[in-house]
Amino acid sequence: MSIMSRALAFAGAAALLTSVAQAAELKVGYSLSQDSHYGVGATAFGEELEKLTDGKFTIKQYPANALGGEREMVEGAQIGTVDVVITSTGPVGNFVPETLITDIPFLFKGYEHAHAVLDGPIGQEILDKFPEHGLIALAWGENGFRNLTNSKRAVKTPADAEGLKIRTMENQVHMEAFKEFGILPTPMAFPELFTALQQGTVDGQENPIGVILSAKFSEVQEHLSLTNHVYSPALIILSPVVWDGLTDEEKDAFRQAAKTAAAAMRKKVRDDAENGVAVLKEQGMTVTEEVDRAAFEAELEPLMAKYAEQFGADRLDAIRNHD
Ligand code: EAX
Repeated sequence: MSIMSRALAFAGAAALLTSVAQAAELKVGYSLSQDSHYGVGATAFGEELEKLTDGKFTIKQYPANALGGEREMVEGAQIGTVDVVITSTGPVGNFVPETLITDIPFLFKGYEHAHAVLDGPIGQEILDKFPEHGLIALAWGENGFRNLTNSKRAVKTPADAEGLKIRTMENQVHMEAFKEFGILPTPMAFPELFTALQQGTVDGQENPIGVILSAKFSEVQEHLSLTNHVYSPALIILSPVVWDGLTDEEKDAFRQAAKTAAAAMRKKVRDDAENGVAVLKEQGMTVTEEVDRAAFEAELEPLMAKYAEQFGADRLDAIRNHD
């Protein structure tokens, strides 16, 4: 064999090795069970990604906090120990402060409104901020409108909620808002929540119906109030360590797979919101449907001036007045 053909053979083998090494199984982490909206989203993401990349990228799912709480998983994505995270925006504002605007209670009027804003230029502008903070946001997913549960009493008005000790996400905007409701906010990572409810460390928590179902909170909470006080977006986050190794075509495939995942997630969130309350009643929860939402919203008025300063009155109006 000539030196040249040896060199070619070597180069060929190296290329083959590289392409084999690049075929990757990505670790996808999330906080809920596999039958939840996040599990449905992860499965759709994996199937679409595998299809679009001819099997080069596959996923392995780590549901139910197997890779840690949401804050820990996002940290993992930054350093590359976790490849993909499906997470609520809960702790994300600690990494990318621009997301906090989406966490303002009563900002989104309904699912269609939230989707239109997040899928449009306002949502894209926020996603574009992630690389500056060492993260890639592939798409907005969904967690859903949040509802209050507690072990003490039926809550219809802010007066009923006053004095309750409620776990909040590790989110500055949520904590400030809950104080205005007269609630004692207790920030806590989601993996600790079930036990905290069971042991009475906190009286209650708030989450979308799909989360209350999948985390089996009916076992440890008696009262559910359909407060729908805040929309909870989710994000499909990718580690920059993975992103930086992708071709442009692969990047498109990842974005497309994330969009497919978001659509599947949103459908499951809606199914749970529509059908899950009946299930929670069967499981023994007492449900307050007629919540005085206007009274809760009115409690937040003093905060709105602060939010207008923090996020820009124009930006808040652009979201509120969006079709
Ligand atoms: O993302 O922490 C929370 O309450 C979240 O809503 C939950 O982990 C799903």
